[in-house]
Amino acid sequence: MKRSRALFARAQRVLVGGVNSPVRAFRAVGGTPVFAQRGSGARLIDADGKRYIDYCLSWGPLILGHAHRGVTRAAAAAAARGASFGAPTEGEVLLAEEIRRAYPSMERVRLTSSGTEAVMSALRVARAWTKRDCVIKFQGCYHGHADSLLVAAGSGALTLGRPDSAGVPEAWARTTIVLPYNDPAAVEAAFRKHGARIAALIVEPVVGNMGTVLPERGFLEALRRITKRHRALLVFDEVITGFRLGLGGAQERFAIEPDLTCLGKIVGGGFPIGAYGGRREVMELVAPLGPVYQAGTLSGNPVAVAAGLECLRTLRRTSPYARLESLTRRLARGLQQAADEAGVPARVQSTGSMFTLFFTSNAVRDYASAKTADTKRYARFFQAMLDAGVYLPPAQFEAAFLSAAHTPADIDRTIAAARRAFRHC
Ligand code: HOZ
Repeated sequence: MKRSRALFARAQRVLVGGVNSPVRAFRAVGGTPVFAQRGSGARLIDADGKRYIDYCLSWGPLILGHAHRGVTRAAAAAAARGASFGAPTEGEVLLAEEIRRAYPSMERVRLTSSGTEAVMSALRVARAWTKRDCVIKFQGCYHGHADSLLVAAGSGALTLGRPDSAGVPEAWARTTIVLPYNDPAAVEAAFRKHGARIAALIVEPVVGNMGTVLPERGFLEALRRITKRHRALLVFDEVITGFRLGLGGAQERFAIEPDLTCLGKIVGGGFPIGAYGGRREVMELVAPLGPVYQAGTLSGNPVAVAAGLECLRTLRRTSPYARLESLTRRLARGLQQAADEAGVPARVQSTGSMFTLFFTSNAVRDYASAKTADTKRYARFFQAMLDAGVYLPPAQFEAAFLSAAHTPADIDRTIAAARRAFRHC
């Protein structure tokens, strides 16, 4: 950690908190943030040359692992042709076609530079379409750092104990109605009371941002039914689940068709990108066809597009999903067993290739149950795993991920490390 420590000391003199995104500062787990030097497959190598089995994977995008050869080549070739043009390119068309092939609900697509931008823009479209102002979001879900969504937010906001950010005007926060996840009755009641003002309901169909939390049977169906009845738009934030739970994400897995979908992370193969899209007539409200303004010099950046396209094509060609799911199940089972044997109250929740080890004996189904997790214990576990060469997300309320580069031997090594770590936490 010597070099990471030195870099962090230097970073704090020039970057706010030493980082460019709060979760990287390790506030929730203590100690020095790991400064990354490079990655290779399932391994992250830190500034001191220490190797870790990586289950954070840049918070999700690296489903093919670090420095995947095809993705790296595609990005390098695109960069050699020119980093940015501020003009349309063929790659954008190919990527949008690939997205629509996997997400038929996205009849028209717009590329952005991040998931935050995608969500912010999708909600603007929803407000324009319905001519209503309010949006429903769920407590503990995180949809990026746009103003009106930093209310009862998950991810880093929850980790830092600031689910409601300073700097968000009261009036904007009041346009956000916050409800408990997995509670269709609360959604019914909110629409009964405020239906005429609700433009959209936005949801992480499987939550990644308070840790991995699954929708209970009938929950997503209820959201679809209720929003349709009240002519509000259903927006799926699939920034994490898109191309992760399968090519078609959560909407394919649960067979629910949202009105608008937001993507990010995997779609850029590790490069900055976002995308939103939906029904043609709704999306045609966006400029230059309609009155909703949204733009960006680096939107659909050719390097990110080339990397993303190669990533999505590789996923389609190699279909790693069944193997990923079975490895994740093996890991989840192994971690649960190790915790049980050590007498540590823990609950491992997983689906597809995402999982979270919650330090609680309760099933985690919403914000209130997530908050029963012992975050101090998570911090101790995290540090013990880090010492053993396993890099987990540095916060309890985040999903961990597997990549196609992880092997059964990695899984077994991780379980063995956890068995030792549970003894010290
Ligand atoms: N929103 C990402 C997933 N929880 C974390 C990335 C970040 O905040 O830096």
